[in-house]
Amino acid sequence: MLPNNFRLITIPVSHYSEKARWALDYLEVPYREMAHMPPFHRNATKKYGGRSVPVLVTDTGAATDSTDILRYLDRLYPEKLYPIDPNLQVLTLELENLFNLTLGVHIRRWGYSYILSPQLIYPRWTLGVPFWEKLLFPAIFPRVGKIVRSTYNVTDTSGTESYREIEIVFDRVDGLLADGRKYLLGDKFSAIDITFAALAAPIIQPPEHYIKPAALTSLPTQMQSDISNAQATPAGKFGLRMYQEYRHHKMRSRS
Ligand SMILES: N[C@@H](CCC(=O)N[C@@H](CS)C(=O)NCC(=O)O)C(=O)O
Repeated sequence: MLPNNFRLITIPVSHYSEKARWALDYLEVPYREMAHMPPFHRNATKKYGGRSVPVLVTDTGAATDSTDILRYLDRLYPEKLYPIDPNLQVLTLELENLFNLTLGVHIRRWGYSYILSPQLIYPRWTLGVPFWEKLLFPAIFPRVGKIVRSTYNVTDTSGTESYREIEIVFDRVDGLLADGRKYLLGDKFSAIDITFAALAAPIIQPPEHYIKPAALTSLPTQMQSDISNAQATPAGKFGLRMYQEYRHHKMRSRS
């Protein structure tokens, strides 16, 4: 019997959380999202042995990393997320690591380089969180903002530096798509497409995202031009198409 009572602990804006959300929605697994604003996510995750979000909690245990969550779901719903063809294993692992360890990390640093002001970050940290966390935002933001800045090495030049790293990953994806393939692993939608599109979402701003894109003009100018450039690349267009064709929000409830 499949475990039930799935709960997903998230920070609303977290793109690693979006990756897990998307996999659950795609598989039509009912779950409850338990969104928290930093640093309150720590209280929620620590009792399951995690620090970061997302954490997936089930009746039988918890997965404390977004890729572990996708791999766990793949065991419950075989052949829906990851390919079984042994010839695809090397590319699968290469892309999964590239997206998780380089794209995700640099997109977050790029994003925080521009949106770490109370006005811009408030909606992105508080959508769906308990009301008392929202109330505490003005009091805790100065301290948490400082911690985020130092944890993710946000500096005056980090936006430009990280954008360059994002471009390198996008170039790799452009190269793969150049042979006309429909999906990153070939002819079938997979966890690798979810991983790329979800982690790229902050810079391609898909309209189907859980957090609706802000008007471009409300964002800092450099961010606007980085977004427009990223959206115009084959990789950017591919990510937007994955959202349009495969991102359906079906089974989530919020607590
Ligand atoms: N490898 C982890 C990375 C997750 C991650 O970095 N999550 C960030 C949000 S995007 C987080 O929880 N940051 C707050 C913290 O580490 O306390 C995964 O894939 O789940």
